[in-house]
Amino acid sequence: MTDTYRPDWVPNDAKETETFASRVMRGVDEMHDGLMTSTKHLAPSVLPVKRRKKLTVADYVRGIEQGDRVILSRAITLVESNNPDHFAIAQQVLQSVLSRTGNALRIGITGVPGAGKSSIIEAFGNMLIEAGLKVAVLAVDPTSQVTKGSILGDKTRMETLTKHPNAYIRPSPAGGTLGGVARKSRETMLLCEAAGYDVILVETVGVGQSEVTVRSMVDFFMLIVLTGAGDELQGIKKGVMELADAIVVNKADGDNLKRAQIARSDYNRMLHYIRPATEQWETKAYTCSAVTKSGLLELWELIQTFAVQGKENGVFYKRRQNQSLQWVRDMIDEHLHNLFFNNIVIQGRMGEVEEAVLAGNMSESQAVQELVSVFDQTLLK
Ligand SMILES: Nc1nc2c(ncn2[C@@H]2O[C@H](COP(=O)(O)OP(=O)(O)O)[C@@H](O)[C@H]2O)c(=O)[nH]1
Ligand SMILES: [Mg+2]
Repeated sequence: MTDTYRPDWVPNDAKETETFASRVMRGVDEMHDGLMTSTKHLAPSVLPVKRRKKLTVADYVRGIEQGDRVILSRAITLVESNNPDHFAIAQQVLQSVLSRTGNALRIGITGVPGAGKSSIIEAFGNMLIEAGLKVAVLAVDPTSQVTKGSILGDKTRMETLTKHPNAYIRPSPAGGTLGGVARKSRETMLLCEAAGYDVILVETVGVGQSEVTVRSMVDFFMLIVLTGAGDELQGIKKGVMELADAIVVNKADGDNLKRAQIARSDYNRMLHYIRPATEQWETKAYTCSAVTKSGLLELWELIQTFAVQGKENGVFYKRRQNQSLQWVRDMIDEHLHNLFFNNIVIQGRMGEVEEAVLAGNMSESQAVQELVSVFDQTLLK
């Protein structure tokens, strides 16, 4: 049996070699689902025959409410599926657990590769678990493919967390548009909340618009940075700093401690010129070390203060409401976009209109008008 298949959005005539003809892992049997049920080391003959019972919506809902991680994983797989039948069931499940969502603290973590996001999640997550909390870790990585999803590749960095029964780790949904990945990640987050996770850590590597996407789904957003003074500061986009509720200089340990402290001051100076991401909250820079674990408890206290204050002054709830409305609009955008670009008639006309633009025979605006009116016609039929 092959364990991958072509996702539904790949056109039938697409060649294997085309970039979007990626393959999707089938099912949630092992590793893919964040559970520790790997049976790879066992000979096939000793494995029980797995014949997965088809679950009803009620089965999913009950399983999630009981915190059953196998069922949670299967529900997330439905949410991630591009199959319309799966989508329909997933939406019914979501609808049924909606009243149990919203109770977790949602924390976004971004930073360049190597900044230490995964190491911090491992250390920070374990600290929270020791404090009696249940922690879910999700990734949003629009560039990820099944074989190199950021969390999958990082499992070694999250060794203890991966094994802990109170932690649930889910790699980024693979393939598709950022909009698609965003919906899947948001809904996954809701399912995790319904399953009783208290803290949701959402990791994203800073590519494209993924920071904006994660900012739009979390309460608190932190940017992990490294020392390296001038050059490093230049490399970080101001736009990303504007999204952050905290800038955390990691690797503040050993020989690097002094430099980390200097970098913190540099960032604090820069932050004076940047509008904070959250009303009535001052974004500041901090130091921490995922290795010595210094600064992590302080970071958790900071996030708790952020939540308590925000709930008192209402900013916390207001953001969540705005986020909900934004999700609705984003999904409409995504839907209309697909409706247009997947329209057969539009696809038929696109080429010649684009050629006319390139040949200078048609202005860009004319091209849009032409295509949109063709599209309008198809809607009338
Ligand atoms: N000295 C030191 N090294 C760290 C620290 N955090 C992460 N690292 C190392 O930095 C590298 C990148 O870490 P990783 O967590 O994979 O970064 P990510 O790409 O942002 O997820 C690894 O080799 C880590 O061991 C830290 O606090 N101190
Ligand atoms: Mg990582």
